[in-house]
Amino acid sequence: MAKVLFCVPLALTIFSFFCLIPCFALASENNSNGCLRYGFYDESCPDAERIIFNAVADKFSEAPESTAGALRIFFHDCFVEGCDASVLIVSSSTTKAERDAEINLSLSANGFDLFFRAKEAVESQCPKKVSCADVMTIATRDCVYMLGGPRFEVQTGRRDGLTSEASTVLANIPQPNQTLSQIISLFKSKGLSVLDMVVLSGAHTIGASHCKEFMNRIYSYNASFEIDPTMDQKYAKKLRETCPERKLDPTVLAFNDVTTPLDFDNAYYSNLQKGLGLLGTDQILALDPRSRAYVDLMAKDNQVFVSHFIKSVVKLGTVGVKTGEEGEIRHYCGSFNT
Ligand code: HEM
Ligand SMILES: *[C@@H]1O[C@H](CO)[C@@H](O)[C@H](O)[C@H]1NC(C)=O
Ligand SMILES: *[C@@H]1O[C@H](CO)[C@@H](O)[C@H](O)[C@H]1NC(C)=O
Ligand SMILES: CC(=O)N[C@H]1CO[C@H](CO)[C@@H](O)[C@@H]1O
Ligand SMILES: CC(=O)N[C@H]1CO[C@H](CO)[C@@H](O)[C@@H]1O
Repeated sequence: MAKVLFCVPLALTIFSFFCLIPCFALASENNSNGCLRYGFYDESCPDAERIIFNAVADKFSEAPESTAGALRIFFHDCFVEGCDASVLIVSSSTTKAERDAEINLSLSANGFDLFFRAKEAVESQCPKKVSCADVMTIATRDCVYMLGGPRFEVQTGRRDGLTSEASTVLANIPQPNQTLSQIISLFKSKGLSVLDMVVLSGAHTIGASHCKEFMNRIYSYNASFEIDPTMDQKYAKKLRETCPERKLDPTVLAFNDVTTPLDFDNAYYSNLQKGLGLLGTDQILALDPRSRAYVDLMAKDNQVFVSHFIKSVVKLGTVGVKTGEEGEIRHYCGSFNT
């Protein structure tokens, strides 16, 4: 509710009408999407979205895997301190920033580069007008489209955060060995439902994971099973070839979606129905009664998945956002303005 309050002074201005309605309609307990709106940069940087799109398209043609990396980084940014581009801050000699938390070490360097390039392209046209947080939101939206997913509109008006601490990352980012209850409560703490969680996990329709993220499922599941019995056993044998136990190669990855790894589609969900989920937290979605019906719904119809994905990823983009006078608009996304 505190975040709603900051709009009240603005109510005195001529813009109050545009501000207050979204504030009251959309502000929820932990998400201060106060004055996010469509066309926030129409006056200050009318070409922002086109410039960002072109930068993303360039990066995509050079390094297509950067788009999956970017989508994951966006998710991490929103879950740690809200969608405020705090994840892009580079550590200094005295402070360890979010991106250098242990858990962050596998975030793709190319994904970061995609955001930095998009921001640089915007800065060259409209310096200090467009926040890194909005550049991330728009660029991530474009990544989904480039991967063959839907095209959709996003609201803007986010401000960049003023802190980035590695120590805040671990508790806010889901781990592939967590229980479904842990995952559900983490998403809930960000204002996201079980349906949002299942739908957003559909981002694993693209990209890849390092062997260590699923090794226990294929070699040392529990006292009675070496291989997780909920995993398709042929798939597990293939993964053992990719990831030999004796010489674990930290540079090797397996596709998250084993059937259509490069397409943004609902195959992720039909894989789960067949025991072809890569991470423990993927597979459990098709097994637990709290999430199974949603998996079945998404698996059945790509259009249903796509329309839900748009809603949930837009919602993800409002988690803990800073607006109005909060935060700042960084000039360079890797460091705070001084
Ligand atoms: C539900 C809990 C989730 C868990 C436990 C989880 C965990 C992981 C892990 C362990 C990886 C592999 C990282 C690596 O080895 O480099 C990964 C990759 C990925 N995750 Fe998630 N994730 C979750 C939800 C999400 C959500 C909500 C999104 C986005 C909306 C997302 C997007 C991605 C993408 C795109 C990749 C591939 C990255 C790449 O190829 O560079 N994940 N995830
Ligand atoms: C998950 O794995 C991490 C290390 O990778 C470990 O620190 C943590 O305790 C594990 N959590 C659960 C719930 O098993
Ligand atoms: C191992 O996992 C399976 C499947 O999740 C479960 O049924 C079994 O009870 C577990 N065994 C032990 C010893 O934990
Ligand atoms: C400590 C460390 O290795 N941090 C890395 C975190 O991830 C970024 C992006 O890939 C790397 O640039 C850092 O070196
Ligand atoms: C709904 C919800 O999870 N609310 C949380 C919002 O954030 C505060 C702390 O900032 C938590 O105490 C609430 O539980």
